[in-house]
Amino acid sequence: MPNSSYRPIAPSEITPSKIYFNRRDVLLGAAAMGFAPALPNRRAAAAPLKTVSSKFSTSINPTSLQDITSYNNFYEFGVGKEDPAANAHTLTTKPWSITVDGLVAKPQELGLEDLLKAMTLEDRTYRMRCVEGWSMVIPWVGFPLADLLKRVEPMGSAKYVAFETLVRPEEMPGQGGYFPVLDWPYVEGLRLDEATHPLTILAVGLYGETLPNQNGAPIRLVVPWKYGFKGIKSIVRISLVEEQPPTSWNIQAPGEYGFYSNVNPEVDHPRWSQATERPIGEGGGLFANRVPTLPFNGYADQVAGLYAGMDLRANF
Ligand SMILES: Nc1nc2c(c(=O)[nH]1)N[C@H]1C(S)=C(S)[C@@H](COP(=O)(O)O)O[C@H]1N2
Ligand SMILES: [Mo]
Repeated sequence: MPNSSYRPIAPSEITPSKIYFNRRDVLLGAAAMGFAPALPNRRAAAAPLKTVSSKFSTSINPTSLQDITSYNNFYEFGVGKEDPAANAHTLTTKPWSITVDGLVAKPQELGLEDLLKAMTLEDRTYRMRCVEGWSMVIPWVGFPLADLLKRVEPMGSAKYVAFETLVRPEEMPGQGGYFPVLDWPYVEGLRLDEATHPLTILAVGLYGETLPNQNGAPIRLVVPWKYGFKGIKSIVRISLVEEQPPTSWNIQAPGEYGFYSNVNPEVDHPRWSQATERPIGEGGGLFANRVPTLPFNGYADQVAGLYAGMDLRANF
């Protein structure tokens, strides 16, 4: 369990996101002053992204870049929270392409660079809640998934969207070995109305720069009202389908992880309560500073209507 209080304070931790402009200038300035900043482990070269602001951002102060990039879940690089930061630098993210296929009029294989040129990138600071009980506030850069789906023209028969992560054991050590923890590829899914909801984005960056590998480079899903595991990383395929698609954690433990996985303080995980959460990076160690978890992770006003009439205990 990393304890951020032992690290020196990084410039990212003392700079509010609104005036957080060019991290490299800040770091160079700090180096010139003889102050050695705490850089995240093995961070691949990040590139600044051109963004616009979004009315969907929360105004809560974001978690530090250091914490966002050093406390991760990405089982392709190991099961420990510190494994992705230590190991994900082995992943080659250029060139990268995404296949969008299935029940669409215009199936496509899209090069990432071309896709980014066609999309307006937004700063979207979201609350994020992991099913294990911790939370962060992450200043994502991304675009609505709906904008991409529009381009491929889903057919009337498409009811769900299925997502797939890269399989490349040479670069993803967690995919090799004798006891695979999950069936690869990691897969996820959303109902079509969830996928086209304006809060659902594909993220390609955070803190104004390209995504660090450990956070799902070069492109990952972000659905802020659902538990973190729905946010599938390093996506290579998006398919429009008629039936509810399989999802990795549901395959692994169907009694513990459902297809919907909406954040819900009233429905406990079979092995622990979901009523509270531990914001990462606020000091105080493992048991301090737990705060109440909100229905739909605080996004109920925008998304509760998607589930009107559904039994959220049965559809967990
Ligand atoms: N391909 C893939 N995507 C994944 C995971 C994973 O192991 N593999 N872990 C999930 C889990 S459990 C969480 S909480 C989030 C963590 O995202 P972050 O490390 O950017 O905070 O990624 C999700 N996406
Ligand atoms: Mo998670």
